[in-house]
Amino acid sequence: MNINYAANEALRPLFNAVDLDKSGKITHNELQKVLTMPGSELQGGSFSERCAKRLVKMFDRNGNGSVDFEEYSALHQYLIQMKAGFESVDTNKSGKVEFNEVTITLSRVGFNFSPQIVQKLFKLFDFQNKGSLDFDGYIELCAFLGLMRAQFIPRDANYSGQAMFTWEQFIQACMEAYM
Ligand SMILES: [Ca+2]
Ligand SMILES: [Ca+2]
Repeated sequence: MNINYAANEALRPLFNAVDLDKSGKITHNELQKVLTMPGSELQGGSFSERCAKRLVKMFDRNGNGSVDFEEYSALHQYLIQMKAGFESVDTNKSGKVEFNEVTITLSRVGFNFSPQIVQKLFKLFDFQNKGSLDFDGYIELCAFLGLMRAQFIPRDANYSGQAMFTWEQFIQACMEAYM
């Protein structure tokens, strides 16, 4: 995924509407407001604090714990792409991603997991035990797999599906995915 940190002025009104104290940056709580705003192109319903925190962490390039306008421009672009992905995975158009939709998608992108592992992964991100993932759970599932894959691939030189980690590298990989 190509992430572009250039300011997107079209997003300025949205950013300003959420940045109530005009600090030029938004916190994860303010980001939650963007994502739950009625009529938002991104999401109309609820959005977990946990996922908002993860998104801030992913796009907080300068590490100040919040998202400035350039960082938000990149984050917004990412969310638009994620939303399109979510909608294409939601083949029965229920507005949620059910277990069978996750199973089909994972195998389509080449993750050949056993049904038991897919079940565990699904449960991990089905935060309210609803039997389906909302947009936030879907984002976290994708982010988790992306982070773990980024740790695994460089250590699996011949794409054998097996990688060699030192103890320290393994801890490092786990920390990447944990927050
Ligand atoms: Ca920042
Ligand atoms: Ca669905």
